[in-house]
Amino acid sequence: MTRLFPVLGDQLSLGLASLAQCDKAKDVVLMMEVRGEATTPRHHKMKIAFLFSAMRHFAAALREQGYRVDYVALQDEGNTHSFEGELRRALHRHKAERIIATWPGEWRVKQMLEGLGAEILEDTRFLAPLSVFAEWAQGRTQLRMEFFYRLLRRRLNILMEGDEPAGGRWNFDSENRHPLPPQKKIPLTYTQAPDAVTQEVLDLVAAEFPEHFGELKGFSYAVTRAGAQAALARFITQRLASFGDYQDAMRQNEPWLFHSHLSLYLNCGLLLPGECIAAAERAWRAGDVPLNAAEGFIRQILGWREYVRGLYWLKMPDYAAQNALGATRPLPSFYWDAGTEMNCLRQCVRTTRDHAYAHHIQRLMVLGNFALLAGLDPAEVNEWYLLVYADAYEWVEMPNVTGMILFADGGLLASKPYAAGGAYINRMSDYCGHCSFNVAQKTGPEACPFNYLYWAFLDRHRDKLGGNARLGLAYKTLNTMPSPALAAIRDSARSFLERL
Ligand code: FAD
Ligand code: DLZ
Ligand code: SF4
Repeated sequence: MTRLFPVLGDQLSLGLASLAQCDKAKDVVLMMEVRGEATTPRHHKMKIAFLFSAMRHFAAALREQGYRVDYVALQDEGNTHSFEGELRRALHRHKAERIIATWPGEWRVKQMLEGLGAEILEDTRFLAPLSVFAEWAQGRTQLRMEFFYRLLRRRLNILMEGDEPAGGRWNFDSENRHPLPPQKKIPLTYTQAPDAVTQEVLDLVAAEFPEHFGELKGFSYAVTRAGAQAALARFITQRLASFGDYQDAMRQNEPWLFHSHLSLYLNCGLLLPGECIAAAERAWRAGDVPLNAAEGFIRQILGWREYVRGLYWLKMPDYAAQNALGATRPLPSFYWDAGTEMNCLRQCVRTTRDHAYAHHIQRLMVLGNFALLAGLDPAEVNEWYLLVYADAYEWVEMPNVTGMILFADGGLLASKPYAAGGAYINRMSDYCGHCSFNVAQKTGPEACPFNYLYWAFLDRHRDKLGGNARLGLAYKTLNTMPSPALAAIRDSARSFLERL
């Protein structure tokens, strides 16, 4: 009996759980380029090109390993352009009777696979089985990443010295918030020139998805496991040492800074989280990088990445509809065309458009902070983040948007909203010096909009946030603010939001 083994675009790992069960002589691996996945939502051109090229290279790697691969290309005749349609056609074509799949990255896809009677195996590429997260979460009203992270550090013996965390502390976050000194040089990031396969895909995407957001020019991502491994090695030797210190910094026209730019490889399977963590720990143990750098990087992958996945699968499908702050404002057009006088936002949208990438603090404290303060509709914000970033799949995008930036889950993920005025952005970047707004001014047409939007946000949500202990100081300031000052804030915010 032939069995069908679908490998989706974010499952490009030779060690995939389902492939371990595949009989190379009898079974068929199915890979499919389908329009439905590219257009709902309409993904960034560079993201589609990256995935199609990585998928084509991965199919070749599978064939080299002796697998029988049925690869449905975008322009193949008869392509139904949906996962379900292609699975049904392939079942028929190969007279296959069973589908064996690995747990997908989206609730919708898991439902579809179950509907076809597929056997779905746990995705062993993640370090924490979903049952470990569910067990940890049971009975807790708040799910703080930090405690799940500590559990995993102990469980997997990562950065440990006996029973104690290396360096005597679990977390060096407080040492990871330095602004970037102007003279600090930033090493070049890993790049790879497109090969013939990538060039063909770039032409295909330009022709088939011309109306999608984003640029294709300058495409220089790795599209193979060997390329992704080279990108990891380069990060460890050239940028990890400064990762911790400048994790929260931003600089005009500098997209990568000391970030790893590995998420797109991790999330499609070209890299595994365990190997990235091991490489960082090795570099620290060898004395090549400080502990705050290694710990900071490891916390993102072992902590945040595993945690958001656990949260997504624990709370779906209800999580998708969360809107605890009742936000309804449509997404402003500048999220697409960068047409705003606010320089920080302009910079972040441009880097997103040009690279299908923005680093964490740009996503969180500029684009996300604005979405929170302006009360943008969570469904529209989620859709935007899911389609613009090359590393975005629903399991990781949604908790970051709904939980981390919008506080739309009512505080399940975050103990307080990540809200800030212009002073924060000014401290962590050089954006304000290039902006037509004045970051020092609180209200009025020239004032930095983040300043009055911050106070107007707290004012608007007194009922839901006023009792939050972590906002105690902010509400104390708001509550003792002279009425003319508060009236000016409300006025400035109203007139700005009306013009959005
Ligand atoms: P680095 O800064 O070098 O971090 C190292 C690695 O840690 C990343 O590659 C990533 O795998 C992991 N990581 C770091 N932060 C997080 C986090 N909050 N959640 C999960 N993993 C994390 N990350 C995605 O991979 N996909 C997304 O769709 C995504 N959407 C986001 C949306 C918002 C609103 C925010 C605030 C964050 C989002 N993130 C997402 C998390 C983070 O911004 C990206 O992982 C990071 O910017 C990727 O760049 P990097 O590889 O250079 O990361
Ligand atoms: C994002 C994406 C795109 C644009 N295209 C495809 C595709 O044609 N074929 C495929 O297998 N996967 C694609 N993906 C990734 C899927 O959307 C992703 O695998 C599911 O959403 C599950 O995470
Ligand atoms: Fe952004 Fe305000 Fe600074 Fe302008 S002044 S760059 S809007 S934080």
